[in-house]
Amino acid sequence: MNHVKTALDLQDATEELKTQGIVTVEGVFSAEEMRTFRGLLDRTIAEANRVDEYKGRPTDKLLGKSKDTVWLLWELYAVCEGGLRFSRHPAIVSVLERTLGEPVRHASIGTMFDKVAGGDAEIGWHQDTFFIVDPPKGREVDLGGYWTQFGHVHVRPDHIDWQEDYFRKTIIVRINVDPQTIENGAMKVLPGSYLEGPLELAGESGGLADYVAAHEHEAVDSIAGEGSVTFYYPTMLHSSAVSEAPPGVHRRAAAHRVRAESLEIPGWEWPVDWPEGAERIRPESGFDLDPLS
Ligand SMILES: O=C(O)CCC(=O)C(=O)O
Repeated sequence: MNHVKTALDLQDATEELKTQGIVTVEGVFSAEEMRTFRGLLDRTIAEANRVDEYKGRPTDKLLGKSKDTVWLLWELYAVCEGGLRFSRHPAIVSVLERTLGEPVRHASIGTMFDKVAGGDAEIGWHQDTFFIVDPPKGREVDLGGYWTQFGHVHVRPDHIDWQEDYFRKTIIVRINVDPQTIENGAMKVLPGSYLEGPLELAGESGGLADYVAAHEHEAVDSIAGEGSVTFYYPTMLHSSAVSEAPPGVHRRAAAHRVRAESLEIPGWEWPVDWPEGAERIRPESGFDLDPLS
């Protein structure tokens, strides 16, 4: 297993993240804590599944289905009551602040991925090279060329004047609620890819398809234990296969993006309709393993 640290190695984890673009810290959450989080996620999905609109969001947009399984829950931390505190574990906040060198805020509300046995959910190689933003107040923006979701705009690198590597100021946090195994469709990464920057800015040759063709043999399975946390940069190419696990097996992971507090995307504003996302992220106490206590 590559890129794995124990929960107390936070300085080491930071160094590994900065130099390798990805690190998994094992043992951040206890089995009991993950049982609680799993229960909150399952309850959210069950409640949303019973109605057409859940907490102000249309259920058919909030849940992603694959055969008769639910494998995606968008806007995770806004709709899963009690879930947000897990994303504020002191070990998580510490790795983020050490890596980015300043306080951090949300760059996404979060998404739960669950490769459920019997589903056919599969995700091809991609980078998460977009920012979820709003048009500036009072300025008319033609949103025709953009993907919008839940009232926000997904701005991609080729939409803006790309002056610096915004993706080195943004980190994806993935809480591995269930064990992530090859059998249940663990995420795979192409380790060196995060250094390439957004591949959509590469010219005709040298884009994503060429990079994958040249490097797919280097793919690493992000195998991870229950209660571990994986951190990686959004330009890390990642994918995941269908779960081949026996019936009843879930592979829940809760992922959200965090940005350096000072990061601005010129011409756009960070959303403020989810107040927690607009505030500085502060560590919460009361976890079984608390490196700050
Ligand atoms: O967990 C997975 O299956 C893949 C996650 C993913 O593609 C993403 O976070 O963008």
